[in-house]
Formats: sequence, structure tokens, C-alpha cells
Amino acid sequence: MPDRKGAPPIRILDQNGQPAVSGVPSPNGAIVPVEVGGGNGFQFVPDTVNISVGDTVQWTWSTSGHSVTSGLPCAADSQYCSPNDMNCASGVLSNSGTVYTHTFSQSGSYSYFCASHCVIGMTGVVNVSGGCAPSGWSAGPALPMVGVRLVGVYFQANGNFYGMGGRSADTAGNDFMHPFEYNPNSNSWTTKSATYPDNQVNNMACGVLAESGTPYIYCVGGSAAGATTATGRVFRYNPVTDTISPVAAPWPPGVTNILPGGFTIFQNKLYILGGFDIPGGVATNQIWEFTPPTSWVQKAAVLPVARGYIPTTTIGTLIYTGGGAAISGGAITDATDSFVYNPMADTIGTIASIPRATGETRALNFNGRMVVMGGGRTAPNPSNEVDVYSPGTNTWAVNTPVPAFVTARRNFPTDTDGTTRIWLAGGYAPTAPTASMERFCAGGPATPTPTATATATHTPTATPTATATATHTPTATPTATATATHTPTATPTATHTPTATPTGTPSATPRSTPTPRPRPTPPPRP
Ligand SMILES: [Cu+2]
Repeated sequence: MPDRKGAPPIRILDQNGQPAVSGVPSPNGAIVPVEVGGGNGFQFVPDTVNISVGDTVQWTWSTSGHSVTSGLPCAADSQYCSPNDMNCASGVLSNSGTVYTHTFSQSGSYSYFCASHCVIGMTGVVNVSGGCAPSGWSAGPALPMVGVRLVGVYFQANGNFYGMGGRSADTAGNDFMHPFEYNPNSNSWTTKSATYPDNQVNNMACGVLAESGTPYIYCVGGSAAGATTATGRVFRYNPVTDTISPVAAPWPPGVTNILPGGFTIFQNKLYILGGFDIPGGVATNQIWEFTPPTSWVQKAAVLPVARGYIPTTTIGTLIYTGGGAAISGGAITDATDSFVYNPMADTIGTIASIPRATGETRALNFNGRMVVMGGGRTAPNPSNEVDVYSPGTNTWAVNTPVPAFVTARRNFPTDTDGTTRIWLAGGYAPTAPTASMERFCAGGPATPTPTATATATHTPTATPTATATATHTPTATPTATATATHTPTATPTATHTPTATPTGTPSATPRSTPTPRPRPTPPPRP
């Protein structure tokens, strides 16, 4: 927690010129100041703060016409907002001298923006760590039943982890019809009442998107147990009201029986990379973008190689992948190719390959690193290994800082709060569906790596220092040397194309399950 404890007490006046009453901090609560409209007048200063659970952020307006609005840029999710946490979607702007505080009681990475200036990059993030126990991996309660091919989604607005879709067995008729909810505070699972619109709920692409100020879990595509077809249909789930609603915007490839590949959220849009063309028995290379409420766009860029079930996550303004499934004649082989996609520039490049082949699992953004969770089906997979990619150095680490979990598995729901906690449950472990759950807690405060948020930050360092040096020499010719030093503005480039430094060591990491299993001969039903 750099800089915070040593900061001098701040004296701030509120909009009435009175000393501001600083929030109500929880027992260990520090108060962390952020200036609103500082820097070039359209920035939060600092734009990233790292705090502990129970701490309070105190935003103070130094210029007028700004808001603090929670949500991914630029879509309000109504978790908190200035001036009074009411009508967040309307984006009420406040003036110089305003003070707004919010106390963060759950770990996680909390994005916010100014409703007026989000589009020019006035965004911020509060990384909250700590508050969980025990440290490291520990067993959680089992899923209500054994399950595979669910999607794990952390829903920050209520702090719960959801298992969306999936099935209890690979034979027809075993698809789940209701979401599963895990509450970290009560440490228990609940089967929700809301019912899915159909039984094609395996291998969906899901993520949290806000629409008109309300966050939902959107789910796209999927297949049914025992089927060789897929769907493109989209629905959204409101976990607060426990309501599932149709979204009249099917994913176009799903209509032709393609399953979604890797998926992730960037700036309130859902991206799908690659997929599994079931009738063709091959993987696909397309990249699609969904903007709520109903807009699908196929991007011009394509994956350098076709892949399905790709571990995929967003870090800063870039989307990273690690491995994925190569598919031929319907048969799946784990791969190591890893990529970085720039959704703003619509360009794709190669990064260092993940140190072991995997697929049929997820990648998560944990403190600015890509964490690839076990997975894979090609022997000796499935695995319990955790591969950790650092964008800054284009390097991979194995089982550090997140160690391997206990039970090797694939096709399981997993997600993270981004700073402190990771949850996983179910999956094929290694071939039979399991119900077991594991949860990770980073003991003590984590140190989030600052993500390169390449939001066209226009830093107007207009300091043309005009140094006029007049040298007067006693001779008859006085020389006047005028030196004008113009410091050019640093323009941050959004295109971070890491050079592919192939790591020569494909890591012979000892696994907990070294026994090779017989491969099923027929191509697996997705
Ligand atoms: Cu603003």
C-alpha cells in the first residue's frame, strides 16, 4: 500500500465552505483522497488507488462539471455514484468543492468514470484487497450437484459468484435449468428460481454488462447435452431480482451451430474469440463484439490460428489469450499458442506461448496478470496448474503468485474479484463430473500491477520554457542567444504489441496426477 499511511491529514472544505465530514470509516478504515478534475482538468488524481477492505475513498472536486459514476467505461452500474448514490445512470455533475465518499467493504477492482468526460478518458479504478480467510486455496462447499461446462461469473454488485448453465452428465436430458449462486459471506450455494430459456446452456459465453444503469449477466450461445447442434441465442440474468430475460440479438455464428470460443469483457462490450464449428468438426478464427442492448459486429482481425475454448481475459485495454483447443475432425487437442488482441485498434499479435498446452478452461485478470486455470484434455491434462502471464515483461510464471489448486479439472466455472479471491467448482476431474469447490484468498494486501490504461490521456505539458540568455561581452559586439526549449507532450500509444519471445523451456512441471488416462475414441460431444 504505497504512500497511503504516510500521507498527511487532509483538510478539505465541502460545497458550503465547511470542513468536510470525512465518511464513516470502518474499524481499520483509512481515508484515501482522490482529486476530481485535477491534472489537465479532466482527470482523477490519482486515477488508480490501492486500498484495503474497509477503507474509504474521498473524492474532492477541484474543478466543476464532473461526476464519480461506478461502472466500466462508460456504462453506469449503479454500485455507487456522486453526489448521493442515487440515480447513478443519470450522471449528475457536481461543482468545485464537492466531496463524495464511498467505503469499500468487499475486495475487488472497482471501475468508475466521469459521466461527462468518460469519452475523453476521465476514468479511475479502486483496487480493494484483503478481507478474506483462510489464505491460499481451501475447500469450499460442493455445488448443489456435480456439474460440467458451467460458466463462472463474479457479480460485483452483490458480491456473489455464479455458475451459469452446464449439465450434470453428458447424456441428453441432464442440462441445468437454473443458475447456481455462491455467497462468499455465508460460504454456501443456492439454486436460484429463475429458469433458462432453453436447454442449450453448456459452453456458453457469459459476462457482466450494464444496460441503462443496471448490471446483468449476459450469456451467449451454447449447446445441449448429447446434441451436435448449437444456438446463438442471448439472454441476460439479473441476479438481484433473480430474473432471466431474452435478448433479441442472436450471435450470428451460433445460428450455424458454432459454439463460442474465448470470451471477455472490455469497456462494457463482450468479445468472443474463435469457436467450435460442431458440424464442420473444426475451430474458427473469427472475433465478434457485442454491445448491449443488441449490437453484434464481426471485427476485421482474426485469430492467427483457429481455436475453440480459449482461455481469454482483458488486462487494461488489451485482450490476452493463453492456449486453447485445436480441433480437427471433431477431435480436440490442447495448444500453447497465445495472443494479444487490441480491441480499439482491431489488431492482433502473438505473445510468448503458455508454458504448457491447455484449453477448455478460463483465463482471469488477477492484479493485472493473466492467470490460466488448469484445464486441458490431452494427457497429462487435465491439470491443476496455474500459469501466470505478466504483460509488462511478456513472460510466464508457473504456480506463482497463485499456486496450483488441488484437484485437476477442465470445463469448470471459475472467476475472480480481480485482486484477492478466486473461485472454482465442478468440471471433469479428470473425466467424471465433480461437485467439489476450491477457493483462493490472497493473504494480506496484494500489490496490483498498474495496468497500462491507454486511455488517450492528453497531458498538456505546455511548458515552452523560453530561456533567453543575453550574454554581454565587453567587446563591441553584444551577442543575444535566445534558446526556446519546448517540451513535447508524451502521447501514450494504445498499441502494446509485445514481441514474441519464445520461452525455450516448456516446463516439465510435476503434476499431482501423473497417471495418463485412456482417451475416448469418438469425438466428444460439446
Ligand atoms: Cu468530468
